Amino acid sequence: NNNETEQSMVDLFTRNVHRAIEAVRSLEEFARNDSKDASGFHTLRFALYAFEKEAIDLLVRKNYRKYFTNSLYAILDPLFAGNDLISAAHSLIAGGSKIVQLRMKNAPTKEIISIARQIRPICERHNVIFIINDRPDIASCVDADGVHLGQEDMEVSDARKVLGIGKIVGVSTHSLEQAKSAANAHADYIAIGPVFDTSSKYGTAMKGIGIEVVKQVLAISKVPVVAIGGINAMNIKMIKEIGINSVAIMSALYAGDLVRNCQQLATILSE
Ligand code: TZP
Ligand code: MG
Repeated sequence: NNNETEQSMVDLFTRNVHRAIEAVRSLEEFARNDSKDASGFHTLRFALYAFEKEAIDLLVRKNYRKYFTNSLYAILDPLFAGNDLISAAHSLIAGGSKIVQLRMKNAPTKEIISIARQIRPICERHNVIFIINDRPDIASCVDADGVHLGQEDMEVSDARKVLGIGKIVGVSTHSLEQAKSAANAHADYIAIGPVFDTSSKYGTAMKGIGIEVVKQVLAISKVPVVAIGGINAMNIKMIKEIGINSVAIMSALYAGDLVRNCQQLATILSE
């Protein structure tokens, strides 16, 4: 099992980095007790923490931030994509989506797992990030790249317990306050929206929170920020211009030709 091998590699790596950190901590304390300058050890210790984080991003998280750079984050939901989710996944990827999120709110768990297992290798083959909506357990089962959590879903820390090290945990937020909480909880990316009015969220109309809030979230976030909600070919330039990292889109992808819509939106984002 790939996932298990990867986890034990990560465990071995982190255990050894932590040993190095402890060793440096001892030297730091030793120097201090001896009234020597310990600042070099202190700096080294924090460099090791940063190294650990970076190495995990590089080794097991595919250096995920690069996928969240001027990229199209496509939401794959049977409500819009219809029944052939596999062929829709192929189209999203052919159209240049860098991230695909599977969102099957009302489907039985068995069915979600079955579809997710089929999409997993397609994303892998095309170097696309695969995210599961709502369900860390399913993301873990199918070895997806990560999970997307809403405000009513599992906490980031709990999702990490389910998923282990090396998976992406993103959070949906609807205000600056929620975005700050997601940042404090160490989410790997923060989705903010609905930016514009949309009826795609619960099937009921939702008012957009506006572009100013998105700018504020961008200003406070150290992790990628994904704009979501009511974004289409008409307004996507506005979003790109404020320097957003990635744009998540659902309904605007599925009206007409799926591949062409993705191409059009992905091209604007990458320009
Ligand atoms: N969260 C905030 S808006 C939204 C979600 C899941 C729906 C996005 O869909 P659309 O059709 O691109 O507005
Ligand atoms: Mg959710």
